[in-house]
Amino acid sequence: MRRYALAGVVAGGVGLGLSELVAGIVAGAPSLVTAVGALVIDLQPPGAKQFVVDLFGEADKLALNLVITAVALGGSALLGLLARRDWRPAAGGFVVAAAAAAVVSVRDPLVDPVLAALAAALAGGGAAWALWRLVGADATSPAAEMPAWDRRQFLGSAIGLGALAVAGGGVGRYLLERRPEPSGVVPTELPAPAVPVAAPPAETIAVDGLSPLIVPTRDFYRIDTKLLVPRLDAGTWSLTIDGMVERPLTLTYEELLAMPLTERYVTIACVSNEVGGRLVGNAKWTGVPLRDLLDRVGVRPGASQVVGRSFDGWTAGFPTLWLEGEGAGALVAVGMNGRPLNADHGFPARLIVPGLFGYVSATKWLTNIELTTLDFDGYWVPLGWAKNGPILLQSRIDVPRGSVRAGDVAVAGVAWAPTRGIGAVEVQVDDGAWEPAGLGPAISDETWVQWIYRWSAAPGEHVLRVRATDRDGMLQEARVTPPAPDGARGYHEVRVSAS
Ligand SMILES: Nc1nc2c(c(=O)[nH]1)N[C@H]1C(S)=C(S)[C@@H](COP(=O)(O)O)O[C@H]1N2
Ligand SMILES: [Mo]
Repeated sequence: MRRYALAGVVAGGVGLGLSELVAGIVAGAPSLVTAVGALVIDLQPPGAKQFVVDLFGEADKLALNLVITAVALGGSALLGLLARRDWRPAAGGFVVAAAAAAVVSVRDPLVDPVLAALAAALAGGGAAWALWRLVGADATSPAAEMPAWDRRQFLGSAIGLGALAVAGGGVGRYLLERRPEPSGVVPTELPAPAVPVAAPPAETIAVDGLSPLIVPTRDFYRIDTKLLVPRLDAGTWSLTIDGMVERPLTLTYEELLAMPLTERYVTIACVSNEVGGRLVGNAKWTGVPLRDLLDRVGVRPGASQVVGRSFDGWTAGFPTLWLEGEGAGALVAVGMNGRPLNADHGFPARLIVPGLFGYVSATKWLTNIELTTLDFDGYWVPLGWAKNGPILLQSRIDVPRGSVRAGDVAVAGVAWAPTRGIGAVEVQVDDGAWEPAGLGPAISDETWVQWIYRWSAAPGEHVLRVRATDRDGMLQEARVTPPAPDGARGYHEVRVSAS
C-alpha cells in the first residue's frame, strides 16, 4: 500500500518539478501549479470575501501554491494506489492531469500554447515514466518473475527521483520568480517630465523604524491577483482608450512616453489593509495625466465610469466624476520614484488615481481604458467589495513596538487622508488625554505625513493609540470595521512594556 502511494507521490513530484523547471528556463512555458492557482483565483465564488480577506499579498500567494502542490501530491498518491493493479491507467492519469493543467494555463496571455503542450507532455510523460520505474515491473507481471526491486532498491529509487524532483522544482521556481525585467524597448531613463514636481522636503522626521516619507520601490507593498509577476514586452504592448469616446485611440509605449509627462507624489493604499497594516505607501509617480488622454479621445456624454483593464482581463473602475474633483491628478503612470515602472508595480503602464483604493483604480499592466457607465462592475466588486473605494482617513504607529527603556521614547508613525490631507495627529497613552503629535512636512494633500510624539514612559505596561484629523477637520472614525467591504476603520494601538 504505502509503497504504491509513495511511488505515486514521487511520480507526481517528478511531473511538477519538470513543469517548474521548464517554466523557469523557457519564457512562455507555463508553471502548471501557477496555472491551476490562477484558475482557483478566478473561480472564487461570489461571497468568498471572508476567505480572501486581503486581495492577494505575498503570503496568500505562497499559501495557494502550497495548497495546490499538496493537493496535486495527494492526487498523485491516489494514482499510485491505482497502480497496484496496473501501472498503465495510473500513468495515463498523470498525462491527463498534466494536459488539463496545460489547457487551463493558456488562459494566461503570456503563456505560449505550443510551449504549454510541450510542458504538459514533459510533465505528464515524466510522471508516467517515474511511476513505471518505481512500480511498473511488479504490477504488470504479478508475483512470478517479479522483483529485481527489493524494498531497498525501491526506496533508493524513490528517494533519488524525489530529490531530483525537489531540486528541479526548486531551481525552476527560483528562476521563475527572479526572471529578468523584460528586454526590448525598456528605457533605462524616463524622458524629462514636462511638469516636474518640486523636490520633496529635505527635513523629514528621522527615527529608526519610522516609515520614510517616500517609500523606496523595493520596499513598496505589492498586491495583485498574479501568482507570478507578469513581464510584458514594451515592444509589442499598447494601450487602447475606447468605449464611450469620440475617437478611440491606441498608443504604443513610445507614443505614450512621447506625450508630456507629469510627476506627482501620491499615497496609494489597499482596501484590505488592516488597521496598523503595511499595505500603503507613498511614491513619486511619473505619467501622462489621464485628463490629457481623455481630452484626446473625447469622452461622450453619458459616460459615467472609467475602467482600467490589464492584459489579463483584470479590471478596476471609478466614476468619471472623481476626475473632476479629488482625482483630477490621475495619471497613466510609466514611472515610479524616478525610474520606469518595474514589473511588480505594473510595467509598462498603470493607473494612479489620487484618493482611491487600488482595487477600484490602480490597474497595473494596463492595456485598455474603457469609458462606460456605472453598470459595469470591476473585478473585486462582485466578490463582495464596495463599488466605491475612497481611501479612508487612517494613522499608524510605526515605533515603538514591543519593549522600550523607560524615559524619553519617540512615538512615531504616518497618517494619511488622500486627497484631503492631514491636519492633526494625536496620541493617547493608556487612558490619558489625547495629546497633539508633531507633524513632519507634507508633500501635498495626496500624500501621507510622518508624525512624532515625545513620550516619557514610566516603567510598566502601556497602550499607545493614535488618531488623525484631516484638513477638513474630520476626525478619524473610532468605530472598528474589518477591511471588507470598504476598508478598515478604528484607531491603531500598540502595547508597549517600558522597563
Ligand atoms: N492588473 C492588476 N492591477 C492591480 C491589481 C491586480 O490584481 N491586477 N491589484 C490592485 C490592488 S488591490 C492594489 S492595492 C494595487 C497595489 O499596487 P502595488 O502592488 O503597486 O502596490 O494594485 C492594483 N492594481
Ligand atoms: Mo488592494
